[in-house]
Amino acid sequence: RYAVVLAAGRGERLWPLTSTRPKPLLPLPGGGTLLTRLLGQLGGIVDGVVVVVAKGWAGEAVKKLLDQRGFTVSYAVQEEPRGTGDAARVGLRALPRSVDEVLLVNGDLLVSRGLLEAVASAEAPALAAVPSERPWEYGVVEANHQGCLQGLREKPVDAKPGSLVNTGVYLVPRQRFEELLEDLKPSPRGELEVTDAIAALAAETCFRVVEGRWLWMDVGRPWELIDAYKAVFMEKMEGRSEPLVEGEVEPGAVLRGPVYVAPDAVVRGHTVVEGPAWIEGEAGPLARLRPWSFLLEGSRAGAHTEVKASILMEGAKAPHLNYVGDSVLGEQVNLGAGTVTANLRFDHATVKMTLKGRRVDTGRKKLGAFLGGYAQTGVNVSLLPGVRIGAYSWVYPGLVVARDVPDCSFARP
Ligand code: TTP
Repeated sequence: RYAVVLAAGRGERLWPLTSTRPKPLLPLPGGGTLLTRLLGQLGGIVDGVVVVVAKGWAGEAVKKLLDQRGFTVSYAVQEEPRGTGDAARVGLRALPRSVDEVLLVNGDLLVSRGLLEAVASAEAPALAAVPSERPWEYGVVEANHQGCLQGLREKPVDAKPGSLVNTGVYLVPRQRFEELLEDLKPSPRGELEVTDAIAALAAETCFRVVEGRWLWMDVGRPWELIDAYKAVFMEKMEGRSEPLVEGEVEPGAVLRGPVYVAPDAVVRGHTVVEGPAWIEGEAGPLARLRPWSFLLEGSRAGAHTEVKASILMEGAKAPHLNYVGDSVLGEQVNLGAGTVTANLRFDHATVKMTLKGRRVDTGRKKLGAFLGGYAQTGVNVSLLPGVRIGAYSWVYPGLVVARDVPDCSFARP
């Protein structure tokens, strides 16, 4: 049995984090990425993997990283991001002839291994479904008394919290599914949808719904990355409530609760870290890290900087007098002294963002800024809630940024 992993999407909603790397290569705490984590989990569950990658730099980046990390997988190239159905078809075509059952998985999922195992050991065809508190944001799954799929409704506004949602993990018979994929027609949004082929197969036979309360996160929107980090932290720290120090902690630093200090990390004097926090970079001297601060390799939160529920990716720097709350700094971002993120509106309303041209309510009252890789801000820049700064862009000193700044541009008064 083989797995086909779909990793050729544009990841537009995650802009600007996906301007410098494809979504499946977004880093996770501990040095992995979404895709390497998933492939690691598939080891032992399947005999081989086909990864569907995009044509161009994004696909090349995926191949390069997987080669470097020693994964032996085969690749299939999707010429254009025409939809999940098209990606699945490209992947299925690339399978060895002998394969008759396929585990089809979206490459941007953060799931527990138990979920993958449950679907892989079910009788095909099958899909995994989990209860969701916000089912109207996903595909809602309806099953009949026999546990067979009866309906798949995309983002139904009337769904009730706790309803089952489609995880994007399927076990399908190779030949019949390939035929159904060949017959797909574009959906109203103009894409070939794998769910249309799922629905067609469910009309012919019992498509089993395998239910469970597994960890399942679809990392598609910027703020979901922070949630994904929290989930990975909990897994890695295994319920630990005390600091775990493998690196250096200078005298006078205070660590409280579950704080991980990685081997090459350093927490300098007079820094206060309130866990949960994950430090692979450098904190302090005189920094304050509040719960859910993630400092990846080479990153730094310096003197009088406060970080809370935020990610500093590889080499990102908040070196002096910064406040970074509910935000993500892409790799090698540099904040000028005094640059702050605002993460709460005066009216305490939930923060809205524009994703793929649509205004979306994030459902979060606390949400800061998202800066693409290599972006820089001048001194005393203020970033308002939900603002995004494109990769490689600069922001003029003293600016109050209320609107998104495109990639590779210079925002000035
Ligand atoms: P989506 O999250 O629906 O799409 P996307 O990754 O392009 O992101 P965005 O909508 O923000 O632009 O995709 C679900 C999965 O399917 C994801 O793992 C990427 C993969 N995919 C492909 O491989 N090819 C495609 O053409 C599309 C649309 C998605």
